[in-house]
Amino acid sequence: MSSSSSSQDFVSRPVIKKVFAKLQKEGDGAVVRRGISRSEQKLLDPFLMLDEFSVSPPAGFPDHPHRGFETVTYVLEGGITHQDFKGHKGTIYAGDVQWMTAGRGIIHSEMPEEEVNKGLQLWINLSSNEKMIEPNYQELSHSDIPKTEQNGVEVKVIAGESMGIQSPVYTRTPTMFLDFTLQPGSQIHQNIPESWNAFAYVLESGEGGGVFGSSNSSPISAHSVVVFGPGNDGVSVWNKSSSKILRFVLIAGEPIGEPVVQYGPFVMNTQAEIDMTIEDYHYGKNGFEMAKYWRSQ
Ligand code: FJE
Ligand code: FE
Repeated sequence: MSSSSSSQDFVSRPVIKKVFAKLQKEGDGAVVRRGISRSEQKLLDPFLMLDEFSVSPPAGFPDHPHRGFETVTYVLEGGITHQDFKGHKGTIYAGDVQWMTAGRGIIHSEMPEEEVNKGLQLWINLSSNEKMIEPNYQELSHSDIPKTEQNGVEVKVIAGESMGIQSPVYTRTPTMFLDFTLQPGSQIHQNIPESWNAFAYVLESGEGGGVFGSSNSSPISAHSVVVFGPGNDGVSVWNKSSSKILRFVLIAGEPIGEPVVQYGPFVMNTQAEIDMTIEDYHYGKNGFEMAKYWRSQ
């Protein structure tokens, strides 16, 4: 049990919205399921985007910029190679995480390594006083990600803490990112700080398996986002399938409460800051100095 309370007196947050993530094209020939987009940004502050990607060469995400937020890439199958305009380069494989703070500016490419490459990319907003910080990377190999198992529930703690174990990731915007696998018939009660926004994204579910918020609610199928409403305790989830596992990520974060103006891969507080960002990118200023010279290999 992940909660400090017993399951009897644990009151789950309710499910207030379900979104089936439809396929769409992104990057160069890549296909993503966009689970969180602009329409969920208000409900799910500080989260800006969640894509479940599936990409095969020669498709990928060639040279593109970011400013004003963080990208978290969690590989589920295959590998993704990342190169940026400051000479940073690396490949992350299944189970590995790259937690990138774009801050004032990154230009990078994200390209697949194998035949089949799948994973999640989450965009987390930064508060106004952190949007222009120096870019930073936290790279975690699967072996750096703490994992535990109890009563048919396995959790990998990518950010925050659960079931008594804690992630080494530093979150500038306080964030919880948990990867749960529930055996048939098992359940979890996960505490979440009261003021935080929370959602789940279902990766795998048997028919009738994934039940969220209340044990008699209708099951949620794979590739769906489940948005939770407010509550004191956290969330309850049941795997009611008799034979198949339930795998989902549970993501929660402290809302920033500032205006969000997004122009593609730039996320600032005002339109004037977006105009300045486009100018900085175009002329190679204020963090985009290398834009004029750099191309990925
Ligand atoms: C992007 C062009 C892009 N979802 N999921 C424009 F290429 C991208 C982009 C991605 C992305 C990358 C990975 Cl590895 C996984 C993704 C979009 O890089 F976000 C915009 N706006
Ligand atoms: Fe990117």
